[in-house]
Amino acid sequence: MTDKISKDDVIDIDTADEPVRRTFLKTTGLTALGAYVGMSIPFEGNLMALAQGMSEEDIMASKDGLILMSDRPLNAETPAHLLDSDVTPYEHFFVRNNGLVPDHALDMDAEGWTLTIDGEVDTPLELSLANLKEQFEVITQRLVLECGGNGRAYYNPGASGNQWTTGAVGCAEWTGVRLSDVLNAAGVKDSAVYTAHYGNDPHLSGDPEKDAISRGAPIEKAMAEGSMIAWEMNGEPIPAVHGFPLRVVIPGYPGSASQKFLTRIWLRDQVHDGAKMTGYSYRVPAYPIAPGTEVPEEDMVILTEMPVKSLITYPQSGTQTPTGQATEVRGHAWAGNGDVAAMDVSIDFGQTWIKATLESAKNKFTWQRFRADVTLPQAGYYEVWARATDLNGVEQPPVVPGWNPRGYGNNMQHRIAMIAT
Ligand SMILES: Nc1nc2c(c(=O)[nH]1)N[C@H]1C(S)=C(S)[C@@H](COP(=O)(O)O)O[C@H]1N2
Ligand SMILES: [Mo]
Repeated sequence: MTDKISKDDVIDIDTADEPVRRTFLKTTGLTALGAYVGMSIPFEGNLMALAQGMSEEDIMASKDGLILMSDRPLNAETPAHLLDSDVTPYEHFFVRNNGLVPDHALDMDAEGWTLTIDGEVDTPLELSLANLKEQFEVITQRLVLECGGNGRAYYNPGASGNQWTTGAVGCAEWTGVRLSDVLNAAGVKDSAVYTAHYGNDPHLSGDPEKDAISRGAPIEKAMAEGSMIAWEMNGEPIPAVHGFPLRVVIPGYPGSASQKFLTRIWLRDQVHDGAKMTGYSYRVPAYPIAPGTEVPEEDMVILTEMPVKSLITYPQSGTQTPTGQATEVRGHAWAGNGDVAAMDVSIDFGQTWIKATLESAKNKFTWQRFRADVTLPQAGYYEVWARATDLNGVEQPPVVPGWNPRGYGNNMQHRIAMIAT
């Protein structure tokens, strides 16, 4: 499907709100096309994502089974049972936007795209996509991307923001180059302490002076194994909503460090203070506080490594299973600081634990498959709990950990219901 109706073909609708108007026009365009040519437009999974010229609304139609959190900006999470595969396919990959999906991405148009590397470097670089592909070793890694606010819905008192339950996480296969290789090519000065990432997604207000989000990472993390600049997700050009044509992936850190629609990496001689780096955004109190406590801004520290976590992806919660027969329970485990050391499940509210098998990691910062057979001894209602342990011996807690004003970093054990019949 290459034919499309341009904005110019559609009647201009005058509203005060430019962002809304823009989306309305684009939607009208696609819908009208189907009507004009009297054919149906394929709305199946990847097809739409890779088709050219989608609207922001079409993105949800190209996803499968996701739960919408908000449509402006577009945010949607994935039910646990749809995250069962080792590599999360496009249609099941969660969506998190702080601003609008830029037009060039919706059109999959990378013409003239450049990435600027500047700031505390010996030689600032301006790299085209072709430069990136030719000048550096190309690598492919499976990396977990998890929103810092995943699990926010379980904080009490509640924290404002998207009420993510367990599904703001996915593990895709990213192809691109090591961030360290690119930064080394520019020559990292001793004065560089932090990266600052910029993309070109418009701010919700439509104000071109404002960034939707601009976060970064300590230079040591940017230079470390795993951190990359990617142009492919699961072997295809990165789809519109996931950052076409280029994104950073800083695995193990909150997803917000992984800038989409990447245009610039600025090396700074101080901690980056871009949009959503300061105040209460992606920050937690420097000391333990009672739930609901107000914390002065200066006592908030940047959320860095995400805690050890796991998710039961099979069976689906609420599944019935025959009493006295072994049933496989499986899912994934991951940790912001690297590999997971152990995985256990419980069918008696954490009183006893059953050791699960844990597959070794294909590469650092991927998620690892766990499996355990559980046998429900008598008819009735059970909960299956899952608990991952990281390399430092740190386990997922059975309850929501440390309350914080914006509800970040909830790595409480995941639970599903199982009914023995
Ligand atoms: N340019 C840009 N990059 C961004 C964001 C954004 O709004 N704009 N959101 C961030 C956040 S908060 C998360 S959790 C991840 C989500 O990535 P995804 O939408 O591909 O799942 O992208 C990050 N990168
Ligand atoms: Mo996020």
